[in-house]
Amino acid sequence: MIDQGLLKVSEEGVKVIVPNVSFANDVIEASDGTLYFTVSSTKYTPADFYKDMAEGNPYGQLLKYDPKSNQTTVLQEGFYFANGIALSKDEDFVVIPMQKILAEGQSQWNINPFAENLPGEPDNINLVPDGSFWIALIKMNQTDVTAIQNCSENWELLDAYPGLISLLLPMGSDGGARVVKVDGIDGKIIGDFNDPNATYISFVTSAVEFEGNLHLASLQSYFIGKLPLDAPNPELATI
Ligand SMILES: [Ca+2]
Repeated sequence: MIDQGLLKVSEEGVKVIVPNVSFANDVIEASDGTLYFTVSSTKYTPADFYKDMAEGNPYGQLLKYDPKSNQTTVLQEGFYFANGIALSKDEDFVVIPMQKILAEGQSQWNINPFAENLPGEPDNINLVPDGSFWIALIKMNQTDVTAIQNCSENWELLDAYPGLISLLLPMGSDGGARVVKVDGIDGKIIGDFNDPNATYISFVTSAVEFEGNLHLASLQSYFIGKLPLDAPNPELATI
């Protein structure tokens, strides 16, 4: 059974591109076939994601896979969870939302702030044809998360009282649904769809714009939401 690594899924089946990568989270392919992908945590497994959240240290990585040499290299470490990645329109930088923007220079990667102070925890980020980005936001009770992070027995507490996790990270209709559009310069918010009641879809983790519609994916849904952007008054509740 294939349960980890960087995988390519096609009609021919599933192919392991980079094996033995634990907690790979998101990937983007450049026009030359280079793959840039994130690892959320080098310390914890996906099943223990809440321990990473409770500890609050940056165990995330940005990696690069070169298909010509079949080599994988770690480009940068020190990301908090590294939940999503996108490549810019001109392929001159990658974005790992809220944390850093990395522009490939002559000999090193330049790191700049991007989309700071978002009204939620960023999950996946996707390029819009005009060069901006959609970012799916997860609702997190940051004050309570900080309180857990300041507790010396933080994840032991969550193991003992698993109900605490859903208080820190509300799921279902409690989690609402929110996606924001940010510009491609410094990540300033230029669009915002927010349905705190999660009327039709909750816990949106990815938003992809295609042919005038925003397609929404959720970890908790068996369908894909479709939001027509050219409607007179588009609302997130429309699918
Ligand atoms: Ca993700």
